[in-house]
Amino acid sequence: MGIVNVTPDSFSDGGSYLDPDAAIAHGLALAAAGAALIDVGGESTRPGAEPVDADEELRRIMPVVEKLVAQASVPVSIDTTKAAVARAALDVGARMVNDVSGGAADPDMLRVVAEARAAYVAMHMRGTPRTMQQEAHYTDVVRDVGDELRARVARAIDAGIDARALLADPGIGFAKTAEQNVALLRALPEIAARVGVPLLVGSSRKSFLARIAGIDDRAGRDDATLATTVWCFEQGAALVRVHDVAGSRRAVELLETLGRATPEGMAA
Ligand code: PMM
Repeated sequence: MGIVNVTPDSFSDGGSYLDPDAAIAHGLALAAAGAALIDVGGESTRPGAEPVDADEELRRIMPVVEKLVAQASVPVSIDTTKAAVARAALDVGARMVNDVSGGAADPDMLRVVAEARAAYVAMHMRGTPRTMQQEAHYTDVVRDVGDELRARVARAIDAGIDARALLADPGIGFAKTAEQNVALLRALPEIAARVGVPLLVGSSRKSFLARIAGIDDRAGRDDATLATTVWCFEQGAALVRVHDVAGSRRAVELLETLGRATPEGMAA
């Protein structure tokens, strides 16, 4: 899943694609680089981010969603916690809603997704991006996140969303410390088993990578993201949400080649 943040303040690319033409060109480039989906978002969710209202979010994303639906070779996902924004994007042809609140932010969200027969990503977070880092208290982070995520998935299915159209996401960096992020990445198969639907994981360029890898520049975070991308697929994730689609695809293709290699050489 390739990321297009149409925001002034997202964590690593805020401001780069606020202009619709730049965002559309970026989305098309991500599709050409091999993304399976393009995820368009109009509200930053970095820790402490100020919320934006639905009108502003719509103003940012609608021209981009409309053009990408018409021109991109892959489906478009809308990254929003607001039912009105999701509905508008689905009405013009977006096929998936990526909701970092897992349905908790807007009581109408799950119904809107169900009515549109769209796909849905239920992510785990506690609180809101403004407050979440004060809520990183768990008895057992893997069990607690798995159980809270399973409850969100169950609500989505109860609301009429097709279980086959659901993905769950442990929410790396959302109400989690660096150590908790690592614990979750190390337990993806257990989380998938607890939740019962395929996992999407978003670790791209997140600050815990700088902490654990001892680096702090964009290139270093991209390198670290390649490691987590390969790790996530090895651990059974269905999808990763990344900024650098071309690099991620190369890393995953190499992983597949290694998987086919024999002592005599490369299998066809
Ligand atoms: N992370 C961000 C935004 N949306 N959606 C999902 N499903 N999972 C994530 O981990 C996630 C997300 C924040 O990252 P960005 O500001 O770099 O896009």
